[in-house]
Amino acid sequence: MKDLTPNRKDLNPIEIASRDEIAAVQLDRMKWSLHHAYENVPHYKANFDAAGVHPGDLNDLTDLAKFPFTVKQDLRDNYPFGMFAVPREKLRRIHASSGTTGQPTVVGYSENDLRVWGEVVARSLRASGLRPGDILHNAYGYGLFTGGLGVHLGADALGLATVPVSGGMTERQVRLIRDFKPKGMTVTPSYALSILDEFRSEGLDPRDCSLEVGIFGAEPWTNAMRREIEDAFDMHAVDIYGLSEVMGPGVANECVETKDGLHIWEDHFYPEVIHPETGEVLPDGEPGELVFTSLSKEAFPIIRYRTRDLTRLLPGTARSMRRMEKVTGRSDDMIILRGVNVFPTQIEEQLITVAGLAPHFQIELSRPDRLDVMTVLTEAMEGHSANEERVHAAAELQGKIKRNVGVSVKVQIADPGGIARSQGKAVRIVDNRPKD
Ligand code: DLL
Repeated sequence: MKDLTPNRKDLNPIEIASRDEIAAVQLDRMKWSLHHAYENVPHYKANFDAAGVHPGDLNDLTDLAKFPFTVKQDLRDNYPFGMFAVPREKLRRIHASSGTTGQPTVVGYSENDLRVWGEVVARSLRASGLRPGDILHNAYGYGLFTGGLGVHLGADALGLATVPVSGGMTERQVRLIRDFKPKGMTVTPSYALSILDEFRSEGLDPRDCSLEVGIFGAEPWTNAMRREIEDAFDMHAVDIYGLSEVMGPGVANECVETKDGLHIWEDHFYPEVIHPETGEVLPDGEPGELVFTSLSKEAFPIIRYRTRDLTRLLPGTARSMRRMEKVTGRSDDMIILRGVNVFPTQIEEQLITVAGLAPHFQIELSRPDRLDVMTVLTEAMEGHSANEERVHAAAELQGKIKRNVGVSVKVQIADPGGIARSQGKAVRIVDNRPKD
């Protein structure tokens, strides 16, 4: 793999500013953001008043802990535009998350918000090793989802030539990669695996393609998967994080030279990690739920938003901004199986180490008697589907999950191609337990 470390002189100076400088910018902006939300969004005024706090009570960054949290339900209750802080004519973009159930959540951007979004995504793409003039194959979905258009904004801001291919039509993805020879690819890790399969099924070696870096996010993925993808494509694989409620992609990104967690662009998004049950703010280094406060957003300020994503905060390395560890999962996706907490990422980690099994999987939950049963559905790799080999691989995976994750599961191995492929975010959990 090539050394893609960006030139330090090309970074935005704030990325490598002193901690004092960063904190000073954060405090100024946080004061502004709290006032802006309080004065322009009835929900924040009502919530701050009910909690007995006023934006004027913030004297230092830790005072933020006095302010109430915002949760997804608040956005749903204010559907569609109730959380917006600018008049309609100042809006330049509206995105929405489909949401699996109920109301979608709607977010809005002013002209300046779009500029900031472009800047943070440009930083992310540069941290990933891309430079002006490079070609980017952008396979995140274009549309209401923030992935495609968000990455596109940042690619424009950085000066890349973007191929706005969006998700789907996997054969065409492979063809365009071969013909246009992009240096970078932005895509969900699960869809990257579908693209990888397509290369192989056409008898092509993905290591021969032009890609030097893949920038993967929008769903959890593991370091084990990183090694798998890096090896398959002979390219770097870095992690990009974000969520619509806070901005979209580009809230945090790994640096290609270190790949040691994602630097949060803290001059625009202030992170806290809290205890998921008590709501108490935890010191850096301790795992918990990530919470974000926007520091510069005009159209849709967000104060102490509970992301449900589990991670911990770490000091800066390649940049002075703090890092978040790779997200292990969402608290919503945590399966409690006979008292043991299990995340799909833990299953992924084990699966990847078993020879003969493809990295595609789903977890099915059922309750045949009164006990919950977890079945890992995965598939044999091409050329490894003989019955004996499958039985052996299933036993090996079962044993590894038992030893390393601590739960007994069933394993079912389908034929190659037997697990539904994702074209965006993968659906990892299929819950067939009776609803009571
Ligand atoms: O997924 C934004 C995005 C697009 C990020 C493209 C990165 C790349 P939402 O659809 O609102 O926005 O979903 C946000 O996806 O709360 C996490 O649970 C999950 N997620 C996003 N990035 C990562 C990541 C976009 N790198 C939700 N690792 C978040 C783990 C991630 N989970």
